[in-house]
Amino acid sequence: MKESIKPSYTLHKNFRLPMGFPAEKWDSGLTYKAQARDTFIVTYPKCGTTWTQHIVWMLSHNGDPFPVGKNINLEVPHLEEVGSNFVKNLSEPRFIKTHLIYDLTPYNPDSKYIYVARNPFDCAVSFYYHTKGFIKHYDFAEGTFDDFFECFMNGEVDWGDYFDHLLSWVEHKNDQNVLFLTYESMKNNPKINIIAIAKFLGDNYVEKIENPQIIESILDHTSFTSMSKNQSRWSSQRPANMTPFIRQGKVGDWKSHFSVAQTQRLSQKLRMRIAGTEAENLWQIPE
Ligand code: PPS
Repeated sequence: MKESIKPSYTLHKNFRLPMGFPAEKWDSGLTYKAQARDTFIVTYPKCGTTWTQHIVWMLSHNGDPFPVGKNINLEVPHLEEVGSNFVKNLSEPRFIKTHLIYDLTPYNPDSKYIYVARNPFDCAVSFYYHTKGFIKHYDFAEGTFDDFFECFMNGEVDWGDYFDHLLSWVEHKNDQNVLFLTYESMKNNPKINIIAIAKFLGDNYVEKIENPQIIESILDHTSFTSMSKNQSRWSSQRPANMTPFIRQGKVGDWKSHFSVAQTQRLSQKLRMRIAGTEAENLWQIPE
């Protein structure tokens, strides 16, 4: 039997960080004092972060797409990657990406939090390709989906356990300063979700999307097809033999990766972890 391979991480306090991820920025990011005009885009990894970053960026730039030659992570930065000072120095209103659980995310009752959840099946597959593709961060180029699945099931991946993350935010799903979205709903009806984001951000943004050219531009430039182009806007380069960062963008891609036994195990875990919570209504659970 083939020996299983695990991704490598930097262990920092109780966290697994991608190798090369600056631990001091992580610590500093966690101390950031959230401000009234801050909006956080919060996700577990691979659940629709970049897509949402681009939507809010376009909403705040009159429907212009993010330009080629720049990287969105300098303008909608990842809090725990860049640290507190970098975020503090952005002009207001700030849009900030984070993968932190609720209790670690800087809180201000006047800040806004857009949470995007994705079903754990597609998330696991997307996270597998991410971990395999960023060789310098994980040294997992030879890893298989079966290898990664075990790490995902055990929460032994960067940013920890999928279910802990989801449940920490589901508890706050109906808070007045939280907009809780799903990747699947965004795929199914991007326009309704873009409008929901604009309404959540405030009247200035609603006015913008009342202009048909602006909403059409946002829909077009945040589509999977458009975001697949010029991907250096979203992430660092990956080796040519690895899948691109904007990879498939599908709901249900997991079906071509999971065995029957893996499906049953994750379904069972999902059922167990979300029982009695508002996450029960988010997705249909496979048998
Ligand atoms: S990260 O690394 O955590 O910031 O990744 P994240 O952006 O959260 O997730 C990447 C997955 O989102 C898909 N994606 C999209 N799907 C549909 N439409 C658009 N516009 C879009 N942009 C990104 C991306 O392809 C990754 O999913 P997979 O399943 O791997 O394709």
